[in-house]
Amino acid sequence: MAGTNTDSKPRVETRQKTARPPLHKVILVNDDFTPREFVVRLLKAEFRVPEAQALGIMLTAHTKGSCLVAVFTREVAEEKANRATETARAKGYPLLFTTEPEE
Ligand code: TYC
Repeated sequence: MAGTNTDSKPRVETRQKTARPPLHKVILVNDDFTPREFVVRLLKAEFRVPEAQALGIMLTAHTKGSCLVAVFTREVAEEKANRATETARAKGYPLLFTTEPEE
């Protein structure tokens, strides 16, 4: 019948929310010894950030003491931070990348 609501769709949202894995931050820590150019090159190679962004991250860490690089799932964040730190160590630099859970 026209004007009669025969629609039986539920009025309550029943869609399930998909749980997302908690993200972890990779943080670049400043030091007095690692050359600026090396930090920029490593950021580009390991984190695939463009030159201008790598330069910005390096300068923020240099002036403020540390800088957020990117966020990933815990495993990926730890793997990338360790890999980047080890690459610097292999060159004799004390450069450090750390990780921490995102609030
Ligand atoms: N402070 C270093 C220098 O003056 C450069 C540098 C920047 C090192 C950022 C580490 O996370 C860093 N050569």
